[in-house]
Order: sequence, then C-alpha cells, then structure tokens
Amino acid sequence: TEAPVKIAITGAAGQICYSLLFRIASGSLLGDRPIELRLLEITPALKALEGVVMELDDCAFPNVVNIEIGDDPSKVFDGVNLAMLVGAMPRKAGMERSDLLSANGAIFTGQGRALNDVAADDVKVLITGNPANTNALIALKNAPDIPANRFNALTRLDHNRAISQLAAKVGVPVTDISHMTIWGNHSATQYPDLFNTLVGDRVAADVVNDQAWIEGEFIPKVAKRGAAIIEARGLSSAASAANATVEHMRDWVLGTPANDWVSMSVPSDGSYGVPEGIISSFPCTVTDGEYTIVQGLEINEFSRARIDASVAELVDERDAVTELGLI
Ligand code: NAX
Repeated sequence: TEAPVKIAITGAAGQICYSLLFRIASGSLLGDRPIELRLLEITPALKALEGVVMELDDCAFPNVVNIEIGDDPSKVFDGVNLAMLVGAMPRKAGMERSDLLSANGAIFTGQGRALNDVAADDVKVLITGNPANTNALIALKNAPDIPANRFNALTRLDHNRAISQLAAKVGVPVTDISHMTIWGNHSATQYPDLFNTLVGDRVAADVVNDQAWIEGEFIPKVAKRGAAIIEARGLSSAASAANATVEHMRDWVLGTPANDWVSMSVPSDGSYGVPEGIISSFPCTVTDGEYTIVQGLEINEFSRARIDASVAELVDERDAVTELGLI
C-alpha cells in the first residue's frame, strides 16, 4: 500500500481550517491518495481542535489514515511532505504594522526553523496567514536547508476573485477566462492584470474596452474584496480562502492545466524586474511538482507602474522585518 502523504496544517481550530480540513480530508487536494493530517494550534486552542478532530472522525473519510494534533511545531511537522501555514496573528485595533510584523515574525521564525529541522526532504510550504508574502519570506529565511522555491504564499484567492469579477462583467462563464495574473503582494496594492488575461481567445482588456472600469472598479473590487466580505458576513473570508489554499497546493503538487497558468507568490528570481529577495505573485505553470514563472509577457506602462508599486510595498516589508532581526 501507498505511504500516506503527511500534511501539516496550522491554525487548525480557526475559521479557514474549519472548511480546509474537510476539503483536504474528502479528497479535494490529492484525490484518493492516503493522507495523514498533522494539526498545529496554540495551547489554548487545542481543546477546540479536539472538537474539530471529533467531527473529522465522524466523517469516516476513507483516505484519512491518521490525525495527530499538537502545539509543538517540531513534533507536528516531523516528516511532513506538505505544510499549509494558515495560523497567524490577526491585526487588532490600534496595532501598528511593526507590531503585526513582529507578532507574526515570532510565529514564522519558529515554524521555519522547525520545518528546517524535521520536515521531509520534499516538503512544500504554502503560507496563507497574513501578511502572507512576508510571513513566507520569514519562514524561508529561517529554513536555510530547504530550497527557497519550496516556499510559496497564497494569491490564488485574489486570482479567483479576479476571474469571477471579470466573467460577471463580460457575461461569460468563468471557464471562458484564462491566463489571469495577480502581480505583487497579497494586499490592497496587488495588481490583477487584464492585459494578459484571455476571454476565449481575445485579450480581456480589449473585450472590456473600458480603462475607467478597470482602474476605478475592477482593480479596487478585487483588492478590497476581503473587506467587503467582512462587511457583509461579519467575519473574514474563510471557505473561499480554504478553496484557494487547496487549489494552489493541488496545482503545485499535481500540475497546472495545459494552456493556462495560475497566480502563485514565489521567491522572485528577478523576472519582470521584480527584485530578488522578496516573495511576489507571478503567473506560474507547474510540471512534475516544480513551478516555473511564465516568461516573455508584455508589460505595458500602466501595468509596470502598478507592479512597481506593489513590489515597493514588499520591499518595505522585507526591510522592516530585516530591521526587526527576523530574517
Ligand atoms: P482565525 O483567527 O479564525 O484562525 C487562526 C487560528 O490560528 C486560530 O485558531 C489561532 O489559535 C491559530 N494560531 C495562531 N497562532 C498560531 C501558531 N503560532 N501556531 C498555530 N496556530 C496558530 O483566522 P482565519 O480566518 O482562519 O484566518 C487565518 C489567516 O489567514 C489570517 O492571518 C488571515 O488574515 C489569513 N487570510 C489570508 C488570505 C489570503 O488570501 N492569503 C485570505 C483569507 C484570510 O484573511
């Protein structure tokens, strides 16, 4: 029998994981491959996590061969092949950005070191917890023995949001949209690029043919969708974030569809003038478990300015966590 894939998930008693764990366990990630879940929480949340595990047990999912929980990353991450780092410290009222970065820095330095010490050699690490790109950079820098390209951050939710908004605008099913790209940071500065996106076989920006809509409605709507969900639901997006986390990891492991790409935040190799040393969102394809940044796309003047602005924010965050001694 096949050895189970060991999957670590952090923040396992939280909102996103209440959806994510059941998607993974039911086969949305790896189909019917056997899996073992390794769930990490902080000590006060372990009781709640036990309740979530009771519910997982009650689903009697055939592919789940074992579930372990704990509050010590060096135990929970032991031998893991995939790690989804969802748990993070949310920004609270009155919190400065530097407070947020240091609170999360403490989490992601420790988890980076633990992965470095005990994860399987083939580990892939996906960071969903915010600020996701910079948290991923902190984890990567604290895991010197793991290749840098095994650390990704999530911009797939933004990617999916952009597809959905565009499809609604031009009145086509989402399956008619391809080659969407989110560039930059998972933040309000992110840039969803309609100049390389296709609607059928036509450039989306030409189909829309309305630069005012692109700048004044589309981009802000995608970038501020998280806030709109909070406004409507009273809670931040969870099921859609879980879905995006599953899709990113599934595509990273099993490959992207032919003739399309997805948005992944990956360590920059200098492509498209994005400086090395930050984790930024790019159009990527995946074959045999290795992603490649799509090369040769045209970047017009408008796109250039938007990408540069988001990248500048990532460079600022990198500088801030460097100053705090986190990387
Ligand atoms: P919740 O607050 O519901 O859950 C987070 C859980 O993480 C809590 O149970 C907490 O105890 C746990 N946790 C905190 N520190 C931990 C640590 N050191 N080790 C293990 N677990 C720890 O938040 P939820 O709504 O699930 O969101 C989780 C994270 O995803 C947040 O940082 C949120 O900002 C981020 N998001 C990222 C998105 C993205 O597209 N990249 C979109 C959705 C979401 O906003």
